[in-house]
Amino acid sequence: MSKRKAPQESLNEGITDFLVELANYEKNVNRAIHKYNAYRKAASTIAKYPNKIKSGEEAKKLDGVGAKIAEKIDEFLQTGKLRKLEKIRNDDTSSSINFLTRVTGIGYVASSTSLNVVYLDIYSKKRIIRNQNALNDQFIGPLREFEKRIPRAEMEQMETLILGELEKIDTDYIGTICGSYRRGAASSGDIDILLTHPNYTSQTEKQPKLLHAVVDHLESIGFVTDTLSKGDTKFMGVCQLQQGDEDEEEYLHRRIDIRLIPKDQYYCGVLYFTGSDIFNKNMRTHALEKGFTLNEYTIRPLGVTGVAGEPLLVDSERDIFEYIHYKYREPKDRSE
Ligand code: DCT
Ligand code: MG
Repeated sequence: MSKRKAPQESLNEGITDFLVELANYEKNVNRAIHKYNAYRKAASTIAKYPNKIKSGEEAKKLDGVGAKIAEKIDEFLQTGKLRKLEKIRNDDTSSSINFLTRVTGIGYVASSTSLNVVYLDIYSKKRIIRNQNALNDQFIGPLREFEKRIPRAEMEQMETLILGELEKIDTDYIGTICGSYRRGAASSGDIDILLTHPNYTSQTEKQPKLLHAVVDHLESIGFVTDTLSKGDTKFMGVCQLQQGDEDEEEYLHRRIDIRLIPKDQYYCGVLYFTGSDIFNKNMRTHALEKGFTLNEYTIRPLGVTGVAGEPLLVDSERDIFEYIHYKYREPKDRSE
């Protein structure tokens, strides 16, 4: 991101370096763009200054160098370091964020400063990690694991485990592992679980407990290992199967999403999250041609004016195909 400095500009390199580091910290960790700009501006004027700076007082005469930066320059000149920077470097969260920002090239991260959110942000953007040799395993280890696809046999094991645990919590839960797994793929990128319960419909109150009970339980048995985000209806996190016995290799960490969906919207959800994305697009187009609007929640007839009516009753995926006179396709035949 930062340009390489011209070699002749090294007179005050110690100072400009720490200013740039502070600037990046303000931008990437605090998202304080004004502070970022202030540090950058000071760094840029100082880089052009033809003499070696001997004091904060001297620096303060330059454009963009205020009292606070002058103080830092004094501290740096006197002690050779900056306490503020040492603290930042020692702070796990900010150093992780700065580090990840650097290696992934992502400008800045989500508003929360939790490292988990950094993973999330990176994965939701499906950004590719560049600069592999600069990676630090401590931070990038889990990120690399997420890039590996999940073999079908492991998906099957996780399905058995998850559905078995659901049954233990409340036999009325209905759960479906969607995504490429449901389409029969040999490997999957992540685990997409849809969850519903007969007590929960679009007409009832929200019932976050129905989702949280499942997440908490999966956590208590050690399957869910991390939370990236947890809302009323959607959990995004990380899971890992326990290794069978000592001789076996450990399972990798996997990305898992669990969505709680009102019962009356469940099959539109299952259809949508089974995909593929191309199949969904084609099916939606077909629905429109037949005068219906279809999304992950509902199917609704379009009136003559193009206004969508009330959602139609749906009790299976087949119902949706039938409304729009689309020949039913098994999940394995839904690649496009
Ligand atoms: N989906 C969609 N349109 C998108 C993204 C997703 O319709 N732009 C739907 C279809 C698939 C489902 O959501 C889950 O998304 P992914 O997990 O990204 O896809 P996948 O088919 O499960 O593939 P992968 O094996 O890589 O997880
Ligand atoms: Mg998937």
